[in-house]
Amino acid sequence: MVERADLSPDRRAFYERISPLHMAPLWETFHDLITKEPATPCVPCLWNYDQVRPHLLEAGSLITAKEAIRRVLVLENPALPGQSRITSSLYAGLQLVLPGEIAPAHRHSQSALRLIIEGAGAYTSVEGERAYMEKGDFIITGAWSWHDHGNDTGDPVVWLDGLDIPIVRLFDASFAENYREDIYPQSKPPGDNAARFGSNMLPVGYESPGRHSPLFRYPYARSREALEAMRDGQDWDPYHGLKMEFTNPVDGGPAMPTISTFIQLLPKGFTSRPYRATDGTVYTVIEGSGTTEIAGQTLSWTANDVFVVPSWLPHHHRAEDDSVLFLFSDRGIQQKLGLWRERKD
Ligand code: 1HN
Repeated sequence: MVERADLSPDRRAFYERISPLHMAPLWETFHDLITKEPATPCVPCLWNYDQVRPHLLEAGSLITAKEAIRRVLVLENPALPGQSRITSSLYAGLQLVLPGEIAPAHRHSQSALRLIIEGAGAYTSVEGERAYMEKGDFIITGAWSWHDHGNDTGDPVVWLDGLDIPIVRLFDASFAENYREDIYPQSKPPGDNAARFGSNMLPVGYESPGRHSPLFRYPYARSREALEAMRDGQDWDPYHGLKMEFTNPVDGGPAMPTISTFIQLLPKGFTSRPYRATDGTVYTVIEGSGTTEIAGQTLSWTANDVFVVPSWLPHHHRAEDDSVLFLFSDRGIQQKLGLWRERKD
């Protein structure tokens, strides 16, 4: 119901008469629905890892990974509390797996990524193959892939989860299933997936069972080495420094149909030019430190911090040290739908 002081009594009475029929006047909401430019409800925000970490470890003493199913502290956009969204279309959280713990096997319609923040040697098992993970590694569990996590090391492991939960919810298309045991049976030796799909080759006659990349681990050592080699070319994009997209080797598209992922190197002292795009973007700082100014608000970041740049807000970065950022957004799905735009100011 439209609540407005300046509404004429006859219009107000009319709106009240049609409301029980589940109808409403478009002319009262038109300008909020069809905005001239994106008008995101989201706000910029930064989660400082040193501040967050003690709370995550405290969660470790309150509940086990098994009882929690996934022991995660959700990163909520401050403007959308209680909605499990970091942008309008994406979810993010920080997950803790303690030594000896298992997060039980399940699968769901939602696509997920992990970006390892702390700890080395824990694993995610994807469709029966373990991916052992180190800091900066980027792992995907595509839609409807069985996955469980385990930590046989002596130290806690923490990673950032990114999922397309709000997108799947928009379509009311969520399915999920628990495996009958905690651990999905191991059917392939570790490394099989990397050999098959991560060596610039594909098995002859390969047909992808899903829409996501068949490669499920993008090791940081390799992407970092590539960035370092390209750095020698000194070919810096004024808006992006050096920015690369992680791709699906089958079709060259994004690693997952709903979530695009990138890695960005900003050399010490680099200031990027003001830029905006319609994909609200979640950044994780893998290395380095710097600042990002977003529509007049400055966020200061250092290694392991997570921050969000909402859709269409002009922003630029300044790197205080050589910095490597991991980014995810809904760019690929927006491009498929013909919605994505960028502006270089
Ligand atoms: C999930 O399956 C994971 O597998 C993490 O680690 C976070 C949030 C909502 C729904 C499923 C995981 C999740 C999730």
